[in-house]
Amino acid sequence: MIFTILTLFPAIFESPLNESLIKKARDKGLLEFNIVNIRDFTTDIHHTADDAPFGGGAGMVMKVEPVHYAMEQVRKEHAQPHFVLLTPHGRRFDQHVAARLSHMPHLALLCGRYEGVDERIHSLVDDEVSIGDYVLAGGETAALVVVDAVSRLVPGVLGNEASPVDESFCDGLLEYPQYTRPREFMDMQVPDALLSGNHEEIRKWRRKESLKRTILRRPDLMERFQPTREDEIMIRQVVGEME
Ligand code: 6GU
Repeated sequence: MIFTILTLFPAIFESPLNESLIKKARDKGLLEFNIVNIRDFTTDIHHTADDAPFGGGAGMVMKVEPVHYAMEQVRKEHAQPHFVLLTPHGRRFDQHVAARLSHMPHLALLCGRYEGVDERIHSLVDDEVSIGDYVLAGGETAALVVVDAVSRLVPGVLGNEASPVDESFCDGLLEYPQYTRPREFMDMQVPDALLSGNHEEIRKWRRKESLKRTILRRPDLMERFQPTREDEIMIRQVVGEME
């Protein structure tokens, strides 16, 4: 999969895209990154990428022409970029959006900067995404969040192909608690069920803990959750234990 990142701050991406999982996936040829400096596409001698808003007011607005020329260059070099603008006005990014974007052969992430972008930039992109209800100084850190969540869904990027399914949000529940050695640490024990060696007992314990954690911490996720018969029994037990 190809990721293009269009930004006024290309240096932000140097270390995050050269470490750990993403580094390994790049070395294997599964992911390719193309960082485009929007400032290289400015046309005036001062390389102006932002300007004062028409109508007045505080702050600067990202200009449309350098973004347009940068996008044209990306279209020339690689087939079928899917352009996504990172902006607080975008659609909320979640695991479902990540899954959908992971099927794109070429994802081009446009990082908004300054107090906003010229409204005409919105009409140039295919999609607009926000990573949550808070304000970031720019779309760069949001683009890194999108790259992280999307790239680990690309086949082969995670060594173990089984792990993306068995975790938080895939079936709408939070993940169950995990433990590793030692069995006891400062009087805190690993639950007996996990030491039993009984696979059915372990599976049930994990499912119940997932339900418990989701009910306690993210009751909003329970509204969309489709329980099985076994889940319904476990939910009643969990709620009973809470009272
Ligand atoms: Cl994508 N950009 C900015 N500037 N702020 C945000 C955001 C994006 N997502 C949440 N807050």
